[in-house]
Amino acid sequence: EISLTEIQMDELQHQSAISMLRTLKSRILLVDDDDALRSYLTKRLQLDECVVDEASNVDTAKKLLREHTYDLVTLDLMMHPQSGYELFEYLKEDPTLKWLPLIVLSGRDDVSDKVRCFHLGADDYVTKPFQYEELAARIYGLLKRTRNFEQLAFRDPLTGVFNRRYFDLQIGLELQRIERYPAPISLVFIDIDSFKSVNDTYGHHVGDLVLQGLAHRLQVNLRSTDLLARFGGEEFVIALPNTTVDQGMAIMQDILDKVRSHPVAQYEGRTFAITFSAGVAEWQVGMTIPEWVDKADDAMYQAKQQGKNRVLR
Ligand code: GH3
Ligand code: MG
Ligand code: MG
Ligand code: MG
Repeated sequence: EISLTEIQMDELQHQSAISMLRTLKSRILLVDDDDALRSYLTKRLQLDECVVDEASNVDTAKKLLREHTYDLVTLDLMMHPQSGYELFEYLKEDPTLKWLPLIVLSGRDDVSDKVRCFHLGADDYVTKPFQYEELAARIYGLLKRTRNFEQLAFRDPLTGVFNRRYFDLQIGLELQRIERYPAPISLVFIDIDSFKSVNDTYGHHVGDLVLQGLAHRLQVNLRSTDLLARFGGEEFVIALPNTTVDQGMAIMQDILDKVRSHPVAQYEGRTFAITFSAGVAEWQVGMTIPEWVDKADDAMYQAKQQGKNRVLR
């Protein structure tokens, strides 16, 4: 049994100074019906610079999972009225939640529970009572592995921006959010102008440098909530939350002005400037994601038709 009152705050400070967990700045959901355990864990995790939410039952956990994005969940099995297994099913049936790192934190120390949990997709199983340091180290290891996996699965290796797989996943979540909390959202489709001639004239390596340079230039000119992804060869897409088509046009016009007035790459003493064509489309109620992407793509195509180096809607 963990006695909270016995733990002094400065002792906690000292102990957690050695924790690697604090380097990850994660958001964690604790699902457990033991109030004392939850508040103990919350205190310790906060000292490790985690953002922590607590749920004492399955329904509260479901509500929090709909409202926030977590890096990891710890789940107690023995809870009332619904057991932890009910949340397990809920998580694993939801395509947006089934990959969420999950550690079972249970008082049950029998093999059948452990086996069942791992078969259901738990990433780890820790029995109570436990040492905080061990749990923190396990959380750290799991988050690191998850981040490495996400880096491989969701990033474009050439430019470092998100890939299409991540974009598709994330845009679905974004639209789910908008159904609950309506807000405008716009999509931008970008295609580099005459990019083939860069490759043909200066070589594929210079083409690669230009792609990297443009991706970087786009990224630094966007807000942290905007989602930039490489869609295909020399095509990028951007989702702009809380942005109408008029605002999206203004943002992209500004970015195009910046891109074309400064070289995006340099190689062997030469500098390389480019232009792009872009189409902007605001999402409308009832529109599917492919329809939305096509609308932005069509506007981009019109920009090409009208002479490239411009943004249309
Ligand atoms: P437009 O202005 O009409 O878009 O003409 P474009 O030359 O940009 O378009 P096109 O579709 O004819 O050529 C796209 C080129 O992009 C062809 C392909 O070799 C190049 N490309 C695609 N992916 C990469 C990549 O990863 N690296 C490099 N260097 N080139 C790439
Ligand atoms: Mg319990
Ligand atoms: Mg193209
Ligand atoms: Mg092109």
